[in-house]
Amino acid sequence: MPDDLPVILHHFDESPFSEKVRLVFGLKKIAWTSVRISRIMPRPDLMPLTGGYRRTPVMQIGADVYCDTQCIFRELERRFPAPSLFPGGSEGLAWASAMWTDKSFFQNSVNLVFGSLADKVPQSFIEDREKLRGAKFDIAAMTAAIPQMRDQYRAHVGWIEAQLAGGGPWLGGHEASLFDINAYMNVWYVRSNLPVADELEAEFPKVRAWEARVRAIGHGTRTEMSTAEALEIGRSATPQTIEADDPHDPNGRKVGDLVDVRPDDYGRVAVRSRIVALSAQGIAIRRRDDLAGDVVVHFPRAGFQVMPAT
Ligand SMILES: N[C@@H](CCC(=O)N[C@@H](CS)C(=O)NCC(=O)O)C(=O)O
Repeated sequence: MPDDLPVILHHFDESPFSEKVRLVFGLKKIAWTSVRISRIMPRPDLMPLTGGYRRTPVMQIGADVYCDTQCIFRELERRFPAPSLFPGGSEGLAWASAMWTDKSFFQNSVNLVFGSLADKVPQSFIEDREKLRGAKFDIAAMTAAIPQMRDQYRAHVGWIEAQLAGGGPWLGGHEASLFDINAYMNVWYVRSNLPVADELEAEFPKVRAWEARVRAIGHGTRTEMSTAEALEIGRSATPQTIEADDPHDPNGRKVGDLVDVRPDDYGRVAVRSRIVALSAQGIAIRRRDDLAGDVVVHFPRAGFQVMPAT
């Protein structure tokens, strides 16, 4: 990586998925550049870089743009291998843990938070998240479900307590890993928003001590930049991604194919372009944009659909 290209995170401070990345910066002691984006659309300086992918966070290094925390972590581990996110042979389970922490555990935490905030949630936010989900963001239903959500949250946090009972002090044993950061996101989110967090965790002393340990990892060294400056960095840089075919691609996809890439759950905006690199865990597509210039946008494979574009 050319030394003068900053590691830029497009995020907002309240975003739990962004908190995961900020902690990985802390774990790896990375100096990074924070670009604060709006909590709701539009994001006119970011969309030219992503091609329409609208979830938060997004990482940018020059003209390479990384969408989704899974993709961001893979790239950070590649560029900054020490200390590893996967000490002691924990890699497979650490990746897989996100399918619990980012999906059922997260949806449960979201419903608990917004059901509890109820009429404090601005209408503009509700409308934005309805577009994101393609479904009603039904605060009244979330409020009605609070007792159920407490039960669910308790069960999830109970699994963290059970895992820590195996010895700890981290979920994978002696060293912090991505497993800790994935699970912590939800505990951080509930604590940041709900005064009842203490009460909900009272019966889980190991979780409380672990939570303090994860928080102490910190966020690395952060400096601020505007959205416009980040777009300018993208426009003046050249993508660094090297073309790479995947000889084992089960669908015979190859570099140069025109595809639509979109998340398979929410925020299902398709980004259309030609493949530049492909593997079992990642897909990169090259785009040309009037405002951003030539960029390569990277996505993970798990949780994303790749469809031939016609
Ligand atoms: N799987 C995605 C999920 C990201 C996600 O859901 N982020 C939330 C914010 S924490 C979001 O995108 N909200 C809508 C938005 O910011 O536009 C990831 O790991 O990055």
